[in-house]
Amino acid sequence: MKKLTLYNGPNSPFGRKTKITAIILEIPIEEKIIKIQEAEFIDNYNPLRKIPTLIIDNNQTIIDSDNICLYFDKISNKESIYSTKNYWNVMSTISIANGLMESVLERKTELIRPTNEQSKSFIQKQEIRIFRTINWLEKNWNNFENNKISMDQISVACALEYTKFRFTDSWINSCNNLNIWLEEFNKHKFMELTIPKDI
Ligand SMILES: N[C@@H](CCC(=O)N[C@@H](CS)C(=O)NCC(=O)O)C(=O)O
Repeated sequence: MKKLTLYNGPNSPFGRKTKITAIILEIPIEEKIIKIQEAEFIDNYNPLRKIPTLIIDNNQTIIDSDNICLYFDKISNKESIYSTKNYWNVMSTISIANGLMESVLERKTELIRPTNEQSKSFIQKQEIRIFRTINWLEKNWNNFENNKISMDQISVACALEYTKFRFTDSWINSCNNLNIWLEEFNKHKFMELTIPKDI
């Protein structure tokens, strides 16, 4: 078995996706939690200096959470978590969840900048996109009844939990289906084991 080192952060929603996938697919990884802003060494592997970054046997790198999850799915002996029946639906929902994570992250990053450098219109654009996306999922996403864990579920759960963690849970009352589904999904051990932490 190859040595898999997953560089991750304490609260990255993208990293959380990969960690959960490794748990579900029983992929043995060594997870290293780093502060990405200070992790200059990552540049040798990933010039974007982002987490998650996966290093295989110290000589091959896989960049981007989606590629890492697909890699885990490919090398696992367990049943795939990418449904072949609804493949493009699943892949599009994953992209929607990724976009939600990005908007929450971008908004937060903008708010950390000095007040005189912040753009109100940029923050507003992200907030509109966040609510539009959650409302869209409430109305259109139809994987709630699926008893099998799939990659779109993992991605949506990580995105919604990250929205709560970094921004707001004000949508839970108007998005009842999503909220009920999420509360149930959060009972999985892999969700409990990967709750984002502020360090
Ligand atoms: N598309 C990438 C996004 C990863 C990403 O944005 N990671 C953030 C943490 S949540 C990061 O490393 N940011 C570091 C920085 O921007 O300096 C993926 O899916 O892995």
